[in-house]
Amino acid sequence: MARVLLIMPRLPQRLGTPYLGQLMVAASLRRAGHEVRALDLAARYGPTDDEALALCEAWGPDLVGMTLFTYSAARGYALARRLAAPGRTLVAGGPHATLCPDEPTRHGFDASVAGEGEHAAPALAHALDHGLPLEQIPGVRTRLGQGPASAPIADLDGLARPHEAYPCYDMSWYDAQGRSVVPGGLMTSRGCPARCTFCANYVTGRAYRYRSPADVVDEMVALRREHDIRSFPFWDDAFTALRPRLRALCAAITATPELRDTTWTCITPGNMVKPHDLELMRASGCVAINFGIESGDPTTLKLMQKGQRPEHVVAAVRAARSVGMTTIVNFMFGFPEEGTAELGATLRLMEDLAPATDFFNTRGVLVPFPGTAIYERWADTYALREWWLDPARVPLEPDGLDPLELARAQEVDPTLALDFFRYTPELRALIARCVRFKARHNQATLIRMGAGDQSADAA
Ligand code: B12
Ligand code: SF4
Repeated sequence: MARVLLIMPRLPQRLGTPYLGQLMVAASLRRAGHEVRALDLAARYGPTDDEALALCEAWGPDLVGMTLFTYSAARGYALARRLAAPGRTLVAGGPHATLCPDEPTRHGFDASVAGEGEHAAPALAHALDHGLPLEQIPGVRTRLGQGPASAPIADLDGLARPHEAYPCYDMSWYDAQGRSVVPGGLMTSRGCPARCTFCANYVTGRAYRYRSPADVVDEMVALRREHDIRSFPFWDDAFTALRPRLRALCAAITATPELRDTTWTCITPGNMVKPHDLELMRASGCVAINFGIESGDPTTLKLMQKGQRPEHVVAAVRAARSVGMTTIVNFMFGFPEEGTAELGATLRLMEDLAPATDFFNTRGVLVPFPGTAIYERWADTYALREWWLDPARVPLEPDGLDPLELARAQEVDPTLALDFFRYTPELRALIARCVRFKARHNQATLIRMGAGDQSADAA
């Protein structure tokens, strides 16, 4: 069986929990019988690149897999060059490897995996173990060729559970005292039927697939029993996209005695929440909803193909608040076609929604992630090609801020200074005002809550 080291390279902000997508890969490798260790260089108190090198020398993994975000790609490439050694195969996976599958092998990796990793990663480890070619595996590319595209995984119930991989991670990377397992969240569905032009979720894609309520409840009960986890962030792209499944899942959670003292939160596009479902969600433990709204201007919403109008979502946010949920509302700024009139409409909507909103998402200046429709449309006009390889365009954030200090730092969005879309001075000033408005609102909420709540972080 292969020895596999999974690495999460450093990101601009520190992670407070192991990254769920990598836990899924680690769990599937363990289930297949491989020996797996992980190093989270992005974690709040995580190890360094030098420690990754030292572990590779000492332990001698056959396969080193890295989860690449666009924001961590350049650091991942630099690390891959340092880790390269005979008998060690370097594999890139994750959102960025999916969006730019040919890039990692040009920057020190032996192979890249596009798409979900639960089948590809064990297949790679098996192939290495048995001396088989890697480039025939679905989703895999090497310098020698590439396998067929991998299909979205249909049977999500059959997959290994993320918590099966907790032993691979050192919890003191996330918690200064190393006390306990930090809940990393779970996915009850994958994919989103919407097609927002800025969205980079090409791993989970557009095909909406979901787990059976019984399987989700079983995972929640296991987390409750084995790790005493009582609050569950559901990281699905569009949790409420399908009403019958939403209602069945809420009913299953409510009917499970062991989950009576647990709560959950979810993310969903604003127009996919129906006010009359909120009571049911609340009764089954939903304490917060993260709504994607993005703009207050109908033309901007249309151009970003969000498929919703501002009035669709306002009622849902207010209704969530009225049933006692924490509301987190997402807005973005700086779309290339957006002028001061359009942004002004967004600012007005934020002001209007503020009384019903606990937290706004932090910052929100548009980042043109590769592979997105926005990137493809504007890359040449604004010289955006491969911006992520320039370290100056991916600045690291200061570490160790408490929630209130963080909310203060978030009055400024470093992305605005990067000026991807060459904003006019008037537009830049208005974007800065919108960012500040959200940060100050969040600070006020934190102060009201006693500054101990972590919800703004999660937003
Ligand atoms: C949960 C989440 C977070 C959580 C993570 C918490 C946690 N501990 O897990 C938090 C809130 C911390 C977070 C933060 C950020 N996130 Co985020 N996040 C997500 C979200 C919603 C779900 C992730 C997930 O579990 N997906 C499910 C699994 C199935 O997919 P996956 O993660 O890609 O993993 C699969 C494959 O990639 C592959 N794989 C992964 N690793 C490896 C490794 C190997 C070796 C192999 C072979 C395969 C492989 O197999 C996995 C299982 O199938 C995704 C959206 C999405 N649908 O994925 C965005 C997403 C990953 N996030 C994104 C972004 C941009 C961010 C931020 C940069 C946002 C920001 N501006 O700050 C930050 C990063 C931190 C920072 N600021 O520095 C983008 C990434 C785009 C990109 N091109 O990099 C996504 C895709 C959202 C989007 N719609 O654009 N995020
Ligand atoms: S609704 Fe959210 S997950 Fe779906 S395409 Fe739009 S941004 Fe992406």
